[in-house]
Amino acid sequence: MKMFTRAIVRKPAETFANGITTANLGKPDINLALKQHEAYCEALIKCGLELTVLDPNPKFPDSCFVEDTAVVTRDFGVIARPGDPRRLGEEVEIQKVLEPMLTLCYIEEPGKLDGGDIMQADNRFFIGLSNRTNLAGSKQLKNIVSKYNYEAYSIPVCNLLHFKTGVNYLGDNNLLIHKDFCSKDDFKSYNQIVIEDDEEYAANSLRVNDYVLVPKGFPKTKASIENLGYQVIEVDLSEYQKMDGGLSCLSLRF
Ligand code: CIR
Repeated sequence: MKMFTRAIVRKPAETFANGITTANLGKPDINLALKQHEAYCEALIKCGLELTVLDPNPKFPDSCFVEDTAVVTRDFGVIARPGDPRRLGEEVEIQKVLEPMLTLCYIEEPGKLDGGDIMQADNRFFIGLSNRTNLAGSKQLKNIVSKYNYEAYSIPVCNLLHFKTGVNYLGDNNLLIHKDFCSKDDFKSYNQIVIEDDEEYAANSLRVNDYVLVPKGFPKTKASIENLGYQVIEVDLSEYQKMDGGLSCLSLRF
C-alpha cells in the first residue's frame, strides 16, 4: 500500500551532542549517528520513498529531528512553532523546503506545537497537549485540518516528551500504545498493541507503505508487529535515543 511517496530528513550536525535531552544514556557519537542516519534513509528508500536529504545545521543541534517542525499530508503542510525556545527557528528552513512542494499554513504565536505531538490516523488528527504543544497551537491546527475535512482531537500527554513517544498508529485500526499512557481510554476503538516498560522506546515505531520501521533491540514489539502481518525493518537508533529522539522524529513523510 502506497501511503507516502516522499520524505524530508536532515543529517545530524557536529553539534548534535549539545541538543536537548533528559535521557541519561551518555553522549552520542556523531560518527555512529551519521551511519545510523544513512541506514535510516536506506530503510525509507526501501519503503519506496523519494528523499530530500538536508545538510546538517550546526546552529540547531536538534535539527535532525525534522518531524517536530511541521505537520504534513499529501494535500497540505502546517509549519509548526517549536515549543522549546532552543528549537525556535528550525521551522523557518523547513518552510523554505516545503514551500515548492505543498500548500502551507502556519502555527502562530501564542501557539506552540511540535510535530512529534501530532498523530494522523486515517481521517483523524490526534493532537497531544504536552510541554511542547499548548492549547492555542492545538486549536490553530484543529482549524486548519478541519478545512481539509479531517477530524481533530486534543489528547493530554503526561510524563512523556511527545505524544508519539508513547502512541503510534500503524494503520488497519492497529495502534501501538505504551502501557501507562495516561489517556489510553481515548483510544478504546483501536486494536491496542500494548508496549511494556522494557520496550517503551519501540512504541515509536513507524508504518511506511508496506513496512513498519522498528527500532533495533526490542524483540517483543517486533514480534507483535510481525504477528499482525507487517514486514518489519529494524533500524539501530541508539545515538538518537540518547538525545530523546524517536524513530519517527527523523523524517517528515507525505
Ligand atoms: C528535543 O528534545 O526536542 C530533541 N532532543 C528530541 C526531539 C524528538 N522528537 C520527537 O520525538 N518527535
